Amino acid sequence: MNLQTTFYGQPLANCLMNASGVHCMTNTELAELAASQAGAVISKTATLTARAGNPEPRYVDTSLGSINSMGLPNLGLDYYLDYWATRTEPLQFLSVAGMNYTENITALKKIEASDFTGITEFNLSCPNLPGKPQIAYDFELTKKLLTEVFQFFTKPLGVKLPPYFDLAHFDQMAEILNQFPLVYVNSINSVGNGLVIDPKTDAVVIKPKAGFGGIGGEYVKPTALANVRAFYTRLKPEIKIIGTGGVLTGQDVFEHLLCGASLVQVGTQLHQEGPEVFARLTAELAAVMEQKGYQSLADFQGKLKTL
Ligand code: RRO
Repeated sequence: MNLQTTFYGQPLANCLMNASGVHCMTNTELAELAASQAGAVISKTATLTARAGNPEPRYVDTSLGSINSMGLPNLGLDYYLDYWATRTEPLQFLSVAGMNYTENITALKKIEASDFTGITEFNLSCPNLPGKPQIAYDFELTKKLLTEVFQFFTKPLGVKLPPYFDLAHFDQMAEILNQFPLVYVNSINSVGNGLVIDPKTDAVVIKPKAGFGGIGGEYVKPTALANVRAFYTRLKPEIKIIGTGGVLTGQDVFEHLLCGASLVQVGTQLHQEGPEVFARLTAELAAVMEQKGYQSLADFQGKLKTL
């Protein structure tokens, strides 16, 4: 069974990665992912300066997934640029976000001026910053920001999107994204501002934002698959799709690929299981492919059937 793939011209052992935010804040965590069976690794979304994030508890695993309002805790852009400079992976993914419009531009200018040669994932979808709407829910702002970014940014760039729920929104966002030389879009970030209640205490389970937070895991798989499929069928073929959301099993990985994902990221399940999840998922994906008679990812990638 051949799970190998290529992305941005680089061969990868398999299509699996961590989702930014999970197990990727420190050098130690990043090195643990690098030593796992993951095909590639992405670092925690970095801001220009380090942030402590929101008060705890701010991440809770539930029976069907997770809720988080981390609030962008990270060690600062320099830390992650320094980390990647010490590494030899052929394909490195650096996630970045600004706390405001100007900081987005400043952070990307800093990456442009650095020695970083990997792919930058521009996070347009953090749901957990009080008072700051998710950029990618504002179509005009997204277009303005990407227009300004591509005036100076020459390195490979992908964007991390929030989930959309309306076909008209898929159309509008795809029309905007198709105007830019993006390497990929990553769908989806967590489903913003859900609420989980502890039945024993009648209280919310996380402290920030009165309990509102981003939902991940099993809850979100149909939404994630819909977003992957919707963008796969609307974006120009040069823009690849990274599928994220609701991946617990090899069958889930298979479904993301079937919808058109080129790579598949794992967040909530990585948090629950640790980096060993990648060995399990690759073995399970191989078993699904074997059972269906597929020899390589290209045999079925994007080939979802309709009725
Ligand atoms: O740190 C967070 O609160 C966070 C981020 Br930046 C994100 O993009 N998605 C998420 O669920 N949490």
